[in-house]
Amino acid sequence: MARKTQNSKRTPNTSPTNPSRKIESLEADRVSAAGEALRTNQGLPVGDDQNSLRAGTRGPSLLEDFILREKITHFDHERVPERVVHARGEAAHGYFQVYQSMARYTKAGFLQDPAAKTPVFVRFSTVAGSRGSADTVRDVRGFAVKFYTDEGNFDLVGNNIPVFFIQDAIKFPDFVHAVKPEPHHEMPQAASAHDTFWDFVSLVPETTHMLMWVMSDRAIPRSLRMMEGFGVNTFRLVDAKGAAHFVKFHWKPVLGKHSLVWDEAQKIAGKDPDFHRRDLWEAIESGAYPEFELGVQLVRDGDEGKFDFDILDATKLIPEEIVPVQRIGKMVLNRNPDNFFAETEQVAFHPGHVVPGIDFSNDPLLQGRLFSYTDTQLTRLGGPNFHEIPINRAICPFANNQRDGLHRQAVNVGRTSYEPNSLSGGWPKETRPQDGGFASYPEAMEGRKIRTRSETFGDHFSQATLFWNSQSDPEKDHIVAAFQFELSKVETPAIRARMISSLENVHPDLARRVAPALGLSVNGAKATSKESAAKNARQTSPALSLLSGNPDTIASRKIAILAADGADLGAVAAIKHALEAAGAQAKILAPHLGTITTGAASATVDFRIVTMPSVLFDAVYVPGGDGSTTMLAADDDVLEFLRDAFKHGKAIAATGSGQALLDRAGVLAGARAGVVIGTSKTSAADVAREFISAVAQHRHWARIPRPLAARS
Ligand code: HDE
Repeated sequence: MARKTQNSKRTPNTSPTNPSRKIESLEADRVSAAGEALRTNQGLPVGDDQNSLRAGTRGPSLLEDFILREKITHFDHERVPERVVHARGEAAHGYFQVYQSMARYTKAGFLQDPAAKTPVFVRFSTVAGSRGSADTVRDVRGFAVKFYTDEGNFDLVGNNIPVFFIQDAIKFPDFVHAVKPEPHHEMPQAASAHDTFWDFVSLVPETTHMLMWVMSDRAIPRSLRMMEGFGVNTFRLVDAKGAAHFVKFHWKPVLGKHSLVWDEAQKIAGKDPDFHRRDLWEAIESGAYPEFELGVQLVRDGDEGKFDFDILDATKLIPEEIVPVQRIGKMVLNRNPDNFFAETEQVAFHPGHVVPGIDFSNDPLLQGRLFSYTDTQLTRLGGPNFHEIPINRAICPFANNQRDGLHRQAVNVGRTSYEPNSLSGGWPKETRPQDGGFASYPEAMEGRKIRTRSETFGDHFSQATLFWNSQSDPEKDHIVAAFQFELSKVETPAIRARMISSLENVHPDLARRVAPALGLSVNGAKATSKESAAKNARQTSPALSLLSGNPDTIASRKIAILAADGADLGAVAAIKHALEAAGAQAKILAPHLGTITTGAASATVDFRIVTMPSVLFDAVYVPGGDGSTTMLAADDDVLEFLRDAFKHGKAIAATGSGQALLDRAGVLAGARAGVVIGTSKTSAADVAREFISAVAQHRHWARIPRPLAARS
């Protein structure tokens, strides 16, 4: 095995922050086997890695075989426990850069200098499923960012939804037990559509606002690169003079926020369970680096009482129309991990990893989190030294008097591991706050020890109503359909009825529209009186709609070109060129791999149609060419491809005899929004322009018939 070239002595590093420093720090731990002899873990060159040591060629294996034993023993222990929540995840390296100094609000070093790039490692995740579960399940997505700053690691451990199910950490184990697979048979995997989840949430009204979000399309993102992120809990920013602002953190995806549709999400879970992981990986490999802007909503300390909700309540958001999100910097993810286990699996985030200038609020959910994240690593990563694992190591020098413990890597030198000491000159020494040492924000505190929730946490419905009011019609349809789907999977009638009653508190329309699918009805008078009781009965917050504020771009979108031998390869080349010039990926799909040919021309095939169905693409183009379209028309996979693309509202284009293929699939019988047909009179450039504009709209809801049960 290759020897590590690690510097065991870390020298204080005072150079300006730069992402290459994290790469360098990981570089030292990389182990390459290239050109190396196969050896045991003790360095012994192995002579035969094919056969165990036996008594005779057909005899029993010998206990003496230390090579066999070492290999199998290591293998037997290759797994660590998966995360108790957020087990399924994928990650990327990158950097963060602030747009301009935030010194007015915080002394955090990494938020001062627009020229400095702070290395980051980001892990996205689902919450409920196991490590091997599918990516596109209906669930919250974790969005955890580790900033390797000169003042230590700052972890912004957020989600893609700005609120949470519960208000107090003491309910977290209950909530997680309810949403996870049921304990007697461990079903269903990675799904909230089962009795224990709905039993719990129907009994705990504070979950209502979050339920609206997880039943919306936010819970089935198109890509991890196309979803927002939120710090959820309220934190504090503290400036050099000690003045504080409450802060809500946001991540805004540069590509806009886009989602899948539910039928598509379920099909992808079978066709490519790694859909999001692959999308992230391939985007980075292709140079289409995911970008997110960091946003903050700031509330001056002392102004927090001005809202009709409590900013310490994690089931509430601050509407962007009340406190705008200021975009303060950008994160670029530009490097895939080298090793999934070493980096993605072993990374340990913790909302308590802060730097001077960032502090906590008294949000009782956050306070519980501050305990949980280190605690859980003790079991998961096997002891208290997980901060020494390369991906978790701070890039600034660090020394303290902590010693020993399982898997300790550092060889701490010297006689003293206590403070104060005189034998080592008093080192390591504290840093005074004015010189950069961390000091907690000196919030004035007085109160009785008490197990009571503040009355200001008492309104569980107004923001759920605000969310509902702010959705576009298609989004409302999807929310209705999601409640119907999930509750139809609930076996206990009383739970279903309880949920409908709870939805009446959000909006009578919502309850009225969900109920019929469950064979239930809603008492109109009761519902309407509940509606007028909700504080935000008629208010809206446009920022809460997924369809608001998205850029007009098809960058990194994946577009299928369905072709076979005999296709109009001139048209294929033209559209491919136009799509790629607009930043999209155009892939040729054919019945076979290799090349398709038409006369003397040929084109390389990217995928076989049977392995890459429509749900794995954003749009589809069918070129003409009689030989090609005749062959494709006889292929059920092709017809299903086109029907799915239509059903899921994707842009579809055809030229020449490609139109006949669309007809054959039955997609021309429906509404034509987002369907581009090139005739003999339209130029290739016109088709491309129209098609690109249709793809940029992401989905064409107008052409999708609203499901009967979802109509208002
Ligand atoms: Fe977590 N959460 N959480 N959580 N959480 C964990 O820590 C916990 C909560 C979030 O990619 C665990 O290392 C408690 C809110 C993310 O490695 C654990 C409470 C938010 C990740 C834990 C919450 C999150 C975790 C499991 C309620 C959004 C994945 C493994 C008081 C702001 C991080 C681990 C990664 C992971 C505890 C609620 C985000 C058990 C007790 C709210 C993104 O420590």
